[in-house]
Amino acid sequence: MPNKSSKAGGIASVKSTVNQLIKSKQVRRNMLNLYHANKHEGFDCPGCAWGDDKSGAFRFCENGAKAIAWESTSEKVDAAFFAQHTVSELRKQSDHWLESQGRLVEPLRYNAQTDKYEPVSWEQAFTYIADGINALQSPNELELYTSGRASNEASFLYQVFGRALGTNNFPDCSNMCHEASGIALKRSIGVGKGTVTLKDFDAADTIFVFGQNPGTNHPRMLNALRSAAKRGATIVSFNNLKEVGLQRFASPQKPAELLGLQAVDISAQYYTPKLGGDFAVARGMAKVIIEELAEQLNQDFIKTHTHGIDAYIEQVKVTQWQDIETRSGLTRADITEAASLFVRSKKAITCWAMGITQHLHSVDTIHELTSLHLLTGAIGLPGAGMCPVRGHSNVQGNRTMGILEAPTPAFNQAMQAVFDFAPPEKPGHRVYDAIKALHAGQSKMLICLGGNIAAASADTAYTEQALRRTTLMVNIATKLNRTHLAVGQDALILPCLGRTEADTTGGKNQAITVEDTFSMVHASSGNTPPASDLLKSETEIIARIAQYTLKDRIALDWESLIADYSNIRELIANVIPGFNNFNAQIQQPGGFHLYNSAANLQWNTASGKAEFNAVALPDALFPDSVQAKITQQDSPVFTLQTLRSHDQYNTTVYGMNDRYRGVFGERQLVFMHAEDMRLLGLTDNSLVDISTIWDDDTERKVTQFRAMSYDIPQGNVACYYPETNPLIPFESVGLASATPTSKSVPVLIKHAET
Ligand SMILES: Nc1nc2c(c(=O)[nH]1)N[C@H]1C(S)=C(S)[C@@H](COP(=O)(O)OP(=O)(O)OC[C@H]3O[C@@H](n4cnc5c(=O)[nH]c(N)nc54)[C@H](O)[C@@H]3O)O[C@H]1N2
Ligand SMILES: Nc1nc2c(c(=O)[nH]1)N[C@H]1C(S)=C(S)[C@@H](COP(=O)(O)OP(=O)(O)OC[C@H]3O[C@@H](n4cnc5c(=O)[nH]c(N)nc54)[C@H](O)[C@@H]3O)O[C@H]1N2
Ligand SMILES: [Mo]
Repeated sequence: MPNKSSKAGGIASVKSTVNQLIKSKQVRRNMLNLYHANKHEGFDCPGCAWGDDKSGAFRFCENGAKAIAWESTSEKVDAAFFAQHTVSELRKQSDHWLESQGRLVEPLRYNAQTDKYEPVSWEQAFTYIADGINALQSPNELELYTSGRASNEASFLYQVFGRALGTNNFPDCSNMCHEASGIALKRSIGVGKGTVTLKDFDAADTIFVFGQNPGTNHPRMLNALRSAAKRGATIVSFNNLKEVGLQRFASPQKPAELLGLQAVDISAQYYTPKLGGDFAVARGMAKVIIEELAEQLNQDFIKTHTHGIDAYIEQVKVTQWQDIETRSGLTRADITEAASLFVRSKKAITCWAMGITQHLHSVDTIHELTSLHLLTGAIGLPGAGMCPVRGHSNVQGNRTMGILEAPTPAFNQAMQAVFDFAPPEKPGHRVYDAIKALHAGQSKMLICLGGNIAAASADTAYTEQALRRTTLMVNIATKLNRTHLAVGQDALILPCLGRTEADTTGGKNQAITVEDTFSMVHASSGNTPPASDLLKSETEIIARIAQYTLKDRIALDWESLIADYSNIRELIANVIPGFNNFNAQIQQPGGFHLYNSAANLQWNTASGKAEFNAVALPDALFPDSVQAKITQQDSPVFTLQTLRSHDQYNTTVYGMNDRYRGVFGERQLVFMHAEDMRLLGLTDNSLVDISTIWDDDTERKVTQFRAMSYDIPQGNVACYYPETNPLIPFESVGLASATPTSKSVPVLIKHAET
């Protein structure tokens, strides 16, 4: 068993931050950057979408610091670098190596003859793109991908551009992330966003955390959990693994805790369900409430605000405890205890992240969690409601701005009224559809506003084949990554400013805006000098692509939008509900909150009420055809989850350690239960090959991984993403969400072939 850390935060966290700052070779500048992160006059931390109280306090977060230091390194990849390396050579390097080479500093075009990226002028780059798009037979042959760091302003212009061309093809990183949350919440409570704000964490009596590792991925959330625990609120965690940050936390902001004199216990109860077992957990909790704690049902709330209770109760009653226990991996006693904690107070918040959203049945699972809140009326009150904890710092804002493959009629009408063109009504592509269309040659061009779709998407071999079939791929990026190397006929890299850098487009200091997980919208402006004079802002790049491509097909003064982003915000105010007086509203410290109908007990659903979901608990984690294949195997089939280490940001790998889990210098690992290892004849450090069981003939395999015994339910194993994305079958996606099932992949584990 690894030597795990006993608490999250503390002095080790400060040490790690300092090391990261030193590695960036910009120590002084990054100290200042850290100070400016999440301040009213500063920039929004590119680390995660957790909100901030904007009290002005210096909010230290180790992984935010890593994200900042990584972006503002002094290393650069320039023309000389690309002259030295062919793309084929670069493809052999690791994700970590590629990004470690430094910031992209000039526009580049792929030359198929030399197999190298070569410098190109911005004007030439925009002209190639415009010519490429205008030569397409249909605008639907173009895919416009967004990663969730892009600002509101850049994403708004991006969707105007796409719709003016005539396509709704807006694949987005959230298709691989919280898609199921948006769908389930929209279906159940009429709004696809969380209903709580940061203040609610100060009022809640109970906070449930499902399938999330905040110690690594949302460290600032630990401050909220810490103060809640200290004032006596009960925190209940459901996680497949015993994550250190959910157990004990020492705030780096508090001197006594920092020095290790004390740490705060976070979770009062910690349950470790099986992968994908949370639907059964929530169903079991509902069963306890309905059958054993019926006096806790909030009959007034149910009657006034909900629809479908009778069918739901019937469905819950026919669900058998035996099935609930088998599927969840927890006992009836555990689930009964959790249910009694849930009904203790109406002031209950349920938080969740990827452990819930990346399964076959994620949409129903999230709907079931919401149903628990509807049973007791724990929503729309101070301290009560739903909290999907978003990942990328502006992923929620992108969607608000219209990065949607299926916009509503109301949105289209508003677009038409402001821009005087008829936006396309035919639904476009999500990531799943986009990659499939590229693979089939139906789509031909791909523009990526940030991100690393080649490494982030499932089934790496299939995804790369799809990208390599593009006639033109355009990447707007800060650092070199695997996507840029999956070149087809023609490819461009357009280097952009990062969040931390001063954006003086149009000769003035520009601010952009973002929306956090609590629907708070606020301004962000960087302050450090850009990594190169040749960088352009994402906003300008998108505006120029649109200007060159659309010419006079749309009557928009692109120059004025580029020269002053407040002009873009004026347009946003006219199209997107809730953004009236946008420019004035962002002057307030902390920004402004977008109205949330469900938090105000208004239900924008078909029935006008919050909906229960009377569906049966599914029999298995996998589709029937796959389940059939699984039962034919002679050796045990494990369920694999792919997750993040403490030293990475999605596909960006900062280093090889995962301190809280006791892992140092290695990422090719598989965490396994000691008994499972014994059954397979493995010991710690044994080398294994891992292969997927699926209902097709494709071999999906990763080799030479090290086994590591770990406190994990038997039958479940865990590996890091993105190294194990080759194992996730492209067709293994969530029902309705089409999100890759990154937290449940059926695999065989065998001694490595030498
Ligand atoms: N430093 C850092 N910060 C980040 C990111 C990063 O990579 N690095 N990524 C950002 C992004 S885009 C996102 S979406 C978030 C991701 O934030 P998380 O969702 O915390 O990310 P994961 O590492 O995927 O962790 C999933 C957690 O769920 C648990 N889990 C997995 N499957 C199950 C299950 O079936 N049931 C239960 N109950 N638990 C399960 C895992 O053990 C793990 O603790 O973080 C954001 N913030
Ligand atoms: N197996 C598995 N797969 C997963 C997941 C999982 O848990 N398991 N998680 C999924 C999730 S939750 C997500 S959100 C996706 C992430 O998918 P993406 O958002 O596509 O991937 P990132 O790794 O965040 O993108 C990193 C790249 O973004 C670029 N970049 C960084 N900052 C900026 C910037 O300011 N501007 C621009 N233009 N570019 C920038 C850099 O070039 C960097 O290489 O991955 C998904 N894939
Ligand atoms: Mo994400």
